[in-house]
Amino acid sequence: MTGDPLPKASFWDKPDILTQLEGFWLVSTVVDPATTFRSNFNAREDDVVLASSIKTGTTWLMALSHSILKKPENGDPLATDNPHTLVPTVESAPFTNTKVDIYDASAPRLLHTHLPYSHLPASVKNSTCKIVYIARSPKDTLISMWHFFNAIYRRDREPLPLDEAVDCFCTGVHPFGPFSDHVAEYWLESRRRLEKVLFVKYEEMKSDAKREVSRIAEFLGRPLTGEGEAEELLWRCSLERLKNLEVNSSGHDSELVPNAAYFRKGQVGDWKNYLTSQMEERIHQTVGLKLEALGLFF
Ligand code: PAP
Repeated sequence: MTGDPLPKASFWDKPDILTQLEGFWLVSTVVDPATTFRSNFNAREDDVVLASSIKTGTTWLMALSHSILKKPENGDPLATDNPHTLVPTVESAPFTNTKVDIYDASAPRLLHTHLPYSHLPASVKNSTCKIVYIARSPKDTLISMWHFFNAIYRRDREPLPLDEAVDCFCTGVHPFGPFSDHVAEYWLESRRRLEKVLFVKYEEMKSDAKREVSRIAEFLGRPLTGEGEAEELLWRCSLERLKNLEVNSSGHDSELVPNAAYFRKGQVGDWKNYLTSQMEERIHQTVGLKLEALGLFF
């Protein structure tokens, strides 16, 4: 890359672990794979790209979409593979155990990215390939993020003080942050092109799972055949089931991330167990109000 070096920042005590690229903070190691993806990926019209900021329900969306699109004929792939192995995250694929080659266009692909909409390859934006984005309430996302990074970066140490995590979240200096800009980009595109981008909320998945999963299946061109199919799909992809599978309690997605770190409580409103009213107010003032201005309420 030429020109001035890209800005760097620390996160969870790790110096320079983040690099800023066109308005968003990426983990420095994914900058190269992300730029390669943007310049080299040729989307097929029938590819499906799942997208999310971190800790907003990615793993659940991966499991559901994989089960909808690749109906298990010889057993259930989720029984032996973590959803992240079955559905690669394009920018971190070089560092994980996924067996999927994201550049092999011999068949329709199901991929995932944490990249913001503005960083996607032109072929993804301009083809008819579909995008499903999952969003979650900022406060629960932050708490989920806090648990996740403590589990991987501070395994044998005390957790990062929560107010430091709140600070990262509110200033937007965290992987794929700022959160509100990430959500806003996909939300606005989903309003502009209803047939192209489906915007799903974690909270609505929890409160009316059958309706939401039917909406996803319909959008992906594989409508469910009835209540029974929706129920079976939801059981197959449930947190309770996935969390207790051997592959997820003992396997690893990468050297750094144990599969178990992707599964915790999955509760709406867990933030109430952690955030002080001052923290809550700060998140509301910095992130919440920006989302509300777009008509997004969590
Ligand atoms: P990622 O961005 O690193 O891939 P992601 O899957 O988006 O993580 O987020 C993990 C959250 O989704 C966890 O939430 P919690 O910390 O509040 O508990 C995790 O428990 C939840 N989750 C994972 N799998 C499922 C599932 N099958 N159903 C519902 N929630 C799930």
